[in-house]
Amino acid sequence: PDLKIRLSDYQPSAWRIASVELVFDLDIASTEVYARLELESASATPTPLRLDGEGLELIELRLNGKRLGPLGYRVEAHALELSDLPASCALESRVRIRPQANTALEGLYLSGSAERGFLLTQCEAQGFRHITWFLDRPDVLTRYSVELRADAARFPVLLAGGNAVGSGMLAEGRHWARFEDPHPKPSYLFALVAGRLECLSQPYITADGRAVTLNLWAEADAIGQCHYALGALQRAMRWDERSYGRNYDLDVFHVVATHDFNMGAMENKGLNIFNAKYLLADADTTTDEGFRAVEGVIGHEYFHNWSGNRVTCRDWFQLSLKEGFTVFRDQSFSADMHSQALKRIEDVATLRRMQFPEDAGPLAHPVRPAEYAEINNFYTATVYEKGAELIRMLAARVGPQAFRRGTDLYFARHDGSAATVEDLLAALGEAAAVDLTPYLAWYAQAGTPRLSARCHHEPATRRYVLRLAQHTAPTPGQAVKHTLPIPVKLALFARDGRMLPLRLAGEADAVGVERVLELTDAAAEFVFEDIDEAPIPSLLRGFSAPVILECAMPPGDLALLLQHDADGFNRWEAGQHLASDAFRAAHAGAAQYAALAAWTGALGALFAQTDFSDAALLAELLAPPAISELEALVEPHDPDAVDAARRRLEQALAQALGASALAARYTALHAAEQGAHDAPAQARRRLKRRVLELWALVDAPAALAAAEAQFAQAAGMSERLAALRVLLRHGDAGMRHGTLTAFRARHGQQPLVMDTWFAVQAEVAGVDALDTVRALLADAAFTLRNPNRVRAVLGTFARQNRTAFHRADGAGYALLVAQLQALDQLNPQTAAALAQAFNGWARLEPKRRALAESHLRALAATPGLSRNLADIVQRSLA
Ligand code: BAL
Ligand code: ZN
Repeated sequence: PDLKIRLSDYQPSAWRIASVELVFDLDIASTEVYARLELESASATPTPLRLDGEGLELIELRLNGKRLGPLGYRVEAHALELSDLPASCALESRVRIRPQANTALEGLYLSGSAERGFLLTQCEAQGFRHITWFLDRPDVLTRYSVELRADAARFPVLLAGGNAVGSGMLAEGRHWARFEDPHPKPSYLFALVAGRLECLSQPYITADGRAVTLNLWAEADAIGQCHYALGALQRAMRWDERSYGRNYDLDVFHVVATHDFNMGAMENKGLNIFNAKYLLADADTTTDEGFRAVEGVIGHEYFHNWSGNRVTCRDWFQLSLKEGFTVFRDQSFSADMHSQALKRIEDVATLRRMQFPEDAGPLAHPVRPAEYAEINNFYTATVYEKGAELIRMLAARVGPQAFRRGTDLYFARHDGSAATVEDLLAALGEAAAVDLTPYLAWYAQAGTPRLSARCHHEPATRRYVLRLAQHTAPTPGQAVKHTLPIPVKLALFARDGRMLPLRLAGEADAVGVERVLELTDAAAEFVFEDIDEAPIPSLLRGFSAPVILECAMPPGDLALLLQHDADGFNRWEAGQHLASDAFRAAHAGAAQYAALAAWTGALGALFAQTDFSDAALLAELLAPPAISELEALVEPHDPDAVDAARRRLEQALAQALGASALAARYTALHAAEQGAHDAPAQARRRLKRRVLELWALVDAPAALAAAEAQFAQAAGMSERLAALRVLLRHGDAGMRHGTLTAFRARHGQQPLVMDTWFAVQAEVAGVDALDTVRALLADAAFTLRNPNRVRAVLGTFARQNRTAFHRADGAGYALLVAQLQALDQLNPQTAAALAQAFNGWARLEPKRRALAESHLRALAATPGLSRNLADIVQRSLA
């Protein structure tokens, strides 16, 4: 049967829920949920009411106070239907649910042990239907009043979204707490938490004068690691006040940390719930990247309070309306807190590593999908990261002032309602007096466009001609592609490094030295005047559109950009371009190649510049593209050959820099290290890590000795982990065992650090890699019940250890499939996410391709596969 939900079938709800009152009698094994829904028919002649519900044990139903017998309603697999209702009525239900048995972590569930753990909820996208009968769809906005009741000793802390309005004791040691949320919200933003939790609290006054209490909650052993997140939260709140004019709107803002979570975090109204990985942080357990991730996710969830909560999504097809926009907001926040160029480099690298392969494979889908079978499988890099790129293009298209006017208009116009992508584009366009509707095509079309650029110089006319053309390959279900508006920011460099004034044919004067051209047709020519000699183009500056730029450039020109481009992003990009060219040559077996010499030569010159002030940028420049990017450059591909060619690049770079220069730079950086956390210290550590890795390629004994010392003396996790990684890659068995044992002895009781302990082993390539993974799976600390642990071992293995996962004998595939079959029984969402590691299997060389396919087919044939996993496997094989 066709179980797909389609955007084109959208109908507004036939019923509204004016308000809901919920009462929870909480307990771990069995919780009773009372719900009173004030229902209103949207039409004068009401249609039957169909409420969503899954896994609910119905105790009682009442309509306008009267108990309904079994003939008064109809229960189907996932629906409760009531006919002949008056246009306005009150429906009361009582159901029983079983939190402890809920291993899917969707709805109400238990985090931690039965003795000490706490209860919490996850409702996005469709978890609320696991709690009570409801219209579980984002365009039904309701006022919530919630009472929680529980044993006071076992569940001393009771939290729900909204403002606290009362609490007290009940009989038999139980207590109650009541919450009211004045802001109507969809059910996916409902949340509750109950258990033994500690609190870190801080008052905050919003820019518009509201006194708010910020409460961060964690279990006792972790509350000391919440200080950084509390500071980040305040920075995020101030930033949103300044940048978007958005103020917080309740008396209290709770954030709770859990170790058991399918997602990164969740923006429930007034009660954010976080995967502990993105909330807890201290120098001893968290790397510099980890700190930045906490800050970014804190910002992301907080920013949802407006982009998602106050203005929510009409339906789940509009998911990117809140996610793409909110990722763009968190990216901008992080860039403002740190470095614009570095943040852009990181975000584009993530897009290329995660989203480009998705857009090029069997799971490709538009930023606004047209259909889905399982919405949980659409929390993807395309909806999030590509969605953010689309907002970035729109923001650049209208300019910063109009963008702010446009977002103000959007928030004012749609406050308290459920909106669409069209609504956002209309508000932005109206504020800027620009027609943005051509950009809707970006939301509807899957696949990464290829933008080809060809240029030539005409000395006689002093003209420089740039010909741009676009092409998007077919994707599943979209054979024919349309042209898209592609903004191309560019500059032209003279040979002496000057940026040239840019005057297009027909213009009276030059318009600056950097400008944006918009390619709206399949191809177009742009003619620049007054250009005396062939310039060096710097195209797609700042990555002005999410496309693959194809522009053949001489290695010398790229090396010049790598050394001199003032746009930090394009400087890095020139290096990536060179490294990709060098990779192609290495992969093809070339002995000498110009791109490699240009890449290593330019980096060697930069490395030798002792006054090169941006150590973090230098660290990024010294890294070739990720494996998943390089895999896309050769088809079909053999993961061993891709890995070997990439290694040749790194080896050549290390040799060009030289063991003595690497040793000297390492020593200087090491001497400067004092465990500080300011930006220069973080940048030093970033460069030092990269230098140590390269040094180990040309003088392993010296680098290993340095790594051992660094591991022993490390002032924080960044240093300790950088050393550990090098020791695991290059050290002998004794060294590896010794450091891993020491690491575990120190951090064995810290789940997040133990995730790292698992992950760093699962990522090491080599003939015994699969044995390592098997040993990790057999470790007493491994469990399929904890998503973070699953991702640490199986996610790292399948996504990052490409040669092990894609072993020529198929053993990597067999291992993953067996684990997926077991995991699917417990947690379908996490299983479905993990199965996406098979993405791209059809582009493998024939032998592996056949093996991957047969394992995927075996997985597809597994009896009782969840809808989540079945959807991924079937689309992967289609
Ligand atoms: N809304 C799901 C988690 C997030 O993107 O914030
Ligand atoms: Zn989000």
